[in-house]
Amino acid sequence: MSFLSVTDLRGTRPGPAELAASLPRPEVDVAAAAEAVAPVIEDVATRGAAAVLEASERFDGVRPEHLRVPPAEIARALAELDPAVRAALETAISRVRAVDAAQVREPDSVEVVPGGRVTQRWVPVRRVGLYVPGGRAVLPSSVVMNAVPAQTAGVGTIVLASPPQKEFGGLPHPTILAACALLGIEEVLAVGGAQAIALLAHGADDLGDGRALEGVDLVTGPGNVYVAAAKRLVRGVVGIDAEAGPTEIAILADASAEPRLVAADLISQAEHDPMAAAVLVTDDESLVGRVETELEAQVPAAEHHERIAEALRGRQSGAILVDDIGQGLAVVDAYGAEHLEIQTADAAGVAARVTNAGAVFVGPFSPVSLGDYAAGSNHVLPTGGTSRFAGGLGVQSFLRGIHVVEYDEDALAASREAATTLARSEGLPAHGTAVDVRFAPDA
Ligand code: HSO
Ligand code: ZN
Repeated sequence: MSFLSVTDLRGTRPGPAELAASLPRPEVDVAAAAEAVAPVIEDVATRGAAAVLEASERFDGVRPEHLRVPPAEIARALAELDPAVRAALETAISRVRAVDAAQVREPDSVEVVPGGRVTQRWVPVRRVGLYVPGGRAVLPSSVVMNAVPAQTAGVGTIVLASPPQKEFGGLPHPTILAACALLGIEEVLAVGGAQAIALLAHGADDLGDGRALEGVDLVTGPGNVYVAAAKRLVRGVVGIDAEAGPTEIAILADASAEPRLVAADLISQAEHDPMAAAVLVTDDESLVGRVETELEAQVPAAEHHERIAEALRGRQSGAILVDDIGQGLAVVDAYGAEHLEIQTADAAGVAARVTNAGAVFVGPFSPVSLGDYAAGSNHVLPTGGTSRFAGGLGVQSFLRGIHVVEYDEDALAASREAATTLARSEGLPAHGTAVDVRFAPDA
């Protein structure tokens, strides 16, 4: 049984909406998950730590001794970290820092009329909660990808939550703790799933150690459908980055692509999750067969071959045949992949024409898995086609723009007519009066 089912769009010219509807997508029901997690969120909001501990026991099968991870445990995890992993994490940190440093925004100020100025200040969010999953795979790289842009933006405090692990005595995974130590994250919670998101959002009067946990202002980070649902439910109480869905890779390839690399990259993201999406878009029919042959060789040899095969054969994955790279670009834009690789002749030229993608990986030596760890780019990216309106996590995710308006008397006089006319036209004359009164002689 082959891995990739083929959709042939050659000779067709569907419009963007029709195209989007014909593309493979996973079936993810965040609304149903939200119904399931709503009582947990409610319980944590009202009963705090007691509710969190009960939920941990029920869903993670472990009741952590400390919800707030003791500083000594964080230090110990770093001391015991494999030096090679430490060096790799440090490489990842310094590369993401270098890229993020260039994203810091200076205030910009515009003189709109003589004496009238609007300045945009960029102010970091004060307190951020980072969620790091601990289920199928433990991903310390996600600590880096969330924390570095937050810190670069100037976020005051990061509170990190990650599930307690039975085999580590109810603490989060030691590599996650070690990453926290490397990044200077001191507030770490041993809590996962929807209860973690609820705890970050609502805080608690007493975390079981006699100390309160203050709720955060913004929650970021990946997670499963229950985490996504919990984020949906706390949105408004706090900000969220996105409702992350299963990971996706799309590859736009022509006859020049190397099937061995295409297959390896499709497999790399399929490795995350049976629901992960791997999509090949090509104008070369023979490439589909050659990639299929490679998949047949590579998938069985992979450690996680069952989950990979399920992802590749799932309705969310497949190969799409197009007439040419122009139509291929229309397809990948309609799909809006979290990760898009361009494996074509003139890959940079093709990449420059992409408008919808979380991140674009150009040419044979820029695989997605490099971006997952060590390219310097961020791996927290929009999924499920949300790249149409959202970008990946970055410094800007942790900043708010505040307009500061400063007009002097002459500048207000020069603006009086426009303001009062619009006020009258909107039937809100008191708005106009608030301008006029500044020019009226004192009563
Ligand atoms: N590809 C994932 C991120 C990740 N991969 C972490 C490995 N570790 C979503 O972008
Ligand atoms: Zn990955």
